[in-house]
Amino acid sequence: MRTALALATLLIVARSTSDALSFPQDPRPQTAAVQIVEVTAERFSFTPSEIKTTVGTTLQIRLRSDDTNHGFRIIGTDVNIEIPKRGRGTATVMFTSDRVGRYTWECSHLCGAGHSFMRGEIVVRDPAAEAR
Ligand SMILES: [Cu+2]
Repeated sequence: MRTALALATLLIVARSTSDALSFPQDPRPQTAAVQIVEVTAERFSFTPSEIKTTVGTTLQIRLRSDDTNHGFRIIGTDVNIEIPKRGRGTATVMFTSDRVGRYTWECSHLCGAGHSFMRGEIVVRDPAAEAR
């Protein structure tokens, strides 16, 4: 549990300010789990381009490129990281949401003609609410 709480603290840094403020009131902080997803970027797509997760789950997104530099920005949050070019390692982003929704991400590093098509989506569900 101590580890989970430390992780939750780290997460607040990666979240937008308004979300971070509401985080301590989440009634389910004890259920925090980590979901690791590996995403590959290459001109001009992300694979996978959709990540399904649940409310309160910590997403650890490991990003690598199969060609040039790319970027990973989750719109509406302060997550924006550079993905190093092929062979130069992985960039890791932590993300969690305390509410149901869809978060679009996009490449934030101009990488060529199809740059603006490089998008993906995080889909956050709440199985507990759906079961009610
Ligand atoms: Cu790009």
